[in-house]
Amino acid sequence: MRIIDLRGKRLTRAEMLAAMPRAEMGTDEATELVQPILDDVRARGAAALRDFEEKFDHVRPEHLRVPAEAMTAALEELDPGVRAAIEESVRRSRAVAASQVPEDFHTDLAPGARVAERWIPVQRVGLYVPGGKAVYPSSVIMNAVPAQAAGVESLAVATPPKTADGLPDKTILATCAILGVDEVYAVGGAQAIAMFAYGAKGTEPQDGDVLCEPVDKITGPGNIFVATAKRMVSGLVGIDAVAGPTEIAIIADGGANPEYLAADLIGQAEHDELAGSVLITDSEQIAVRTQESLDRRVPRTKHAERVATSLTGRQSGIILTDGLDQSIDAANAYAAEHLEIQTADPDAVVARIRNAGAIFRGPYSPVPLGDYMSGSNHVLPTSGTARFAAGLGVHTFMKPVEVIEYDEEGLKALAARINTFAVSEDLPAHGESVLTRFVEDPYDKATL
Ligand code: HSO
Ligand code: ZN
Repeated sequence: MRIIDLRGKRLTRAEMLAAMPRAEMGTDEATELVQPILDDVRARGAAALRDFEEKFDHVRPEHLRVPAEAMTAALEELDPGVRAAIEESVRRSRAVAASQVPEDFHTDLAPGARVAERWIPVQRVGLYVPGGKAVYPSSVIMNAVPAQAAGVESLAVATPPKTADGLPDKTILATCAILGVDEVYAVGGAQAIAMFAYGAKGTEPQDGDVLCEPVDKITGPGNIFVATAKRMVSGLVGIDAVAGPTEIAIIADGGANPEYLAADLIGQAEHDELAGSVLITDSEQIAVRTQESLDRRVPRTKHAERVATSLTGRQSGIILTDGLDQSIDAANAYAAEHLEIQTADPDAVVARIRNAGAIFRGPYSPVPLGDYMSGSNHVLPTSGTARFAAGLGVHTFMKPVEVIEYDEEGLKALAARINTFAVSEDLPAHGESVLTRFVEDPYDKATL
């Protein structure tokens, strides 16, 4: 891995941000490719979806909506060990999600003057589950569980077809069945995002008149085309985030275990050639020993080539710092999707982290624990967006709506002031709307 040596440097905020190892993401080209896909699905519904599946996923699904029998069969065929792992993951995720559900509250400001806050679930959500280099039934759990806990009425999943008969991966189907999600589409890529955003009319008898109703919000990670499509439909529908390649940063001090560090960096690099793996340490010895461990481990792991490409890419590196303070500054500037803390006093470091998608505290909270079954969510903000965005949770699927509850007494006490404010904005009808409730002739200011 390349070394980024910050020791002894006093960097400005801009310099610190620029020093962070991150790949440039070109999205213009993707936008050009995605626009016609969105337009075509909007115009031709299921017929366009079939054409794009044939073109991009090399199969023309007869049933774009996965039939109920295929869901049941997938569950029956599921390996019992995998089923037990999925169920453990669901159980822990549900427990955390249940405690995330926000409570309605209200504020009493004066007699007859109350503002209440109601948390209302989004009605219909589309969950995208990527295909790509690996299959991610775990992502189904991470999306569906908080949506269900939020009280979302209608949940649809889209994921690319994987088998010769045009069905998605069986474990994904089985996971949907375990979660009670029965609306699943064998549709991937930008076309899936178009289907969710616009809905899609049916064009074959098995589709029905409407293949898919439009959703209110689309969540879930995906490749550059999925991310670009989500960006392009956002505004028409809500989206969770525009996800970039996955990334890990680890803050380690001299007492960290280099074998754990190397293994955790490799684990993240396994996802993608573009995945970012960043070690931030004030110990030169740890840097050297971690690199030695990587050299031993990388050739032995299954996806060695992909891992090596990712670790040697410009988005990965070892950041050498002159102390824990600078390590923390670097971590906050990098704003990692996943941040591991491997230091003598991890709580002291956690307390000073401002920017991270999720924080993995101490040697026994590695990222894959969170990927699969810690109970936390693994759909997290990438590419530095953790500076302002949060990972998926129950809050992603709910909207706080304020309810204004004033009675006659409460409004009367404010009527003159509201009128004054309205007149000052040259919006006198605003004032008249309030005054009309209390005076004979609101247009006659003399009655005030
Ligand atoms: N690390 C990925 C999630 C994942 N890992 C799914 C394995 N399966 C992004 O947070
Ligand atoms: Zn992972």
